[in-house]
Amino acid sequence: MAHRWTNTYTASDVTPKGVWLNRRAVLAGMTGLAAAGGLAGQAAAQQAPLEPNTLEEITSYNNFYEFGTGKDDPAKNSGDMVTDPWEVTIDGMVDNPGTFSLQDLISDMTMEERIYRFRCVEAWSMVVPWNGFELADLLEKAGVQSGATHVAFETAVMPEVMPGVRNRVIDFPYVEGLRLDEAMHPLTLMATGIYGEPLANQNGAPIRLVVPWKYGFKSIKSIVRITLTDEQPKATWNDINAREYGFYSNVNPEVDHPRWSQASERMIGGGLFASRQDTLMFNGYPEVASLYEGMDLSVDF
Ligand SMILES: Nc1nc2c(c(=O)[nH]1)N[C@H]1C(S)=C(S)[C@@H](COP(=O)(O)O)O[C@H]1N2
Ligand SMILES: [Mo]
Repeated sequence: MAHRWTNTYTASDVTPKGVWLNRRAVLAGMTGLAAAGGLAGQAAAQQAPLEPNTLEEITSYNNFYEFGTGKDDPAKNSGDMVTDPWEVTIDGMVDNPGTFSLQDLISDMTMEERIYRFRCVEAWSMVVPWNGFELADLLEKAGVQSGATHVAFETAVMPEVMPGVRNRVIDFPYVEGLRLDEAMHPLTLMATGIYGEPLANQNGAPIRLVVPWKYGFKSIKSIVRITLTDEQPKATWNDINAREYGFYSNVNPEVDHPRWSQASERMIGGGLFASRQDTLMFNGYPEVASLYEGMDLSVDF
């Protein structure tokens, strides 16, 4: 499968965990940039380096309502979710539908590390070193049929091990959706790991979506179904309150949530230096802007 994108963000030297892995990612990224050369290299050089959060921070401050609504509920309550074996169904408008074991699904995918900003709609943010592959590669393998316009995703429902499901804190299954061009964008990742280790259950093991330019709730966890369709799919938070959570939900400092500002964000971790920073348009991924040409992003938010 083609390697379409290389890291433009790199880990700084002071990385608490996975430091060697990050160094390798840095080197790989630099090689890619040298090859790309010219403007791409210059643009990347101007990006401030991103220091990933610690694994401890990434695995102890979570949203995963299937396990409860508190930030520490997923870490406390998700230990009994069995993620091996795991099956994912790919269906709808594809040439090769089926239900696949996770191993078969990812066997010929190109695994990469991507150090991405991660921005929750609740105005907090982290930097996460994901391991995964481009969703586009999986969709190519599935054989997207002409006429398909969107991709729908669905999370597992396991009431026996999911207290939030038993308590019906929201409607389950958790579902999400992307427009096909968003799903095919090289930044859109299917993650199976963090810091070179398999995803912790609370982060959406064994496989979850990561769409770094959108609010975190679009990045659906513990996926069991991917469906190609010709209509905009239902998305959980959009369905709960479309005025507060748009279908697109691109990170946008100029479009406030009706109940709070999105102009700045609180960085998780950092101890003494924990601070706020300005929210960046598309969460700092301007290369996706062309996907939304001609759209009024304050209306189609
Ligand atoms: N199935 C499912 N996926 C989900 C959620 C959820 O409650 N259930 N929460 C979303 C929200 S609001 C965010 S911010 C991210 C959090 O991902 P993290 O816990 O790995 O940081 O997961 C998203 N994916
Ligand atoms: Mo979120």
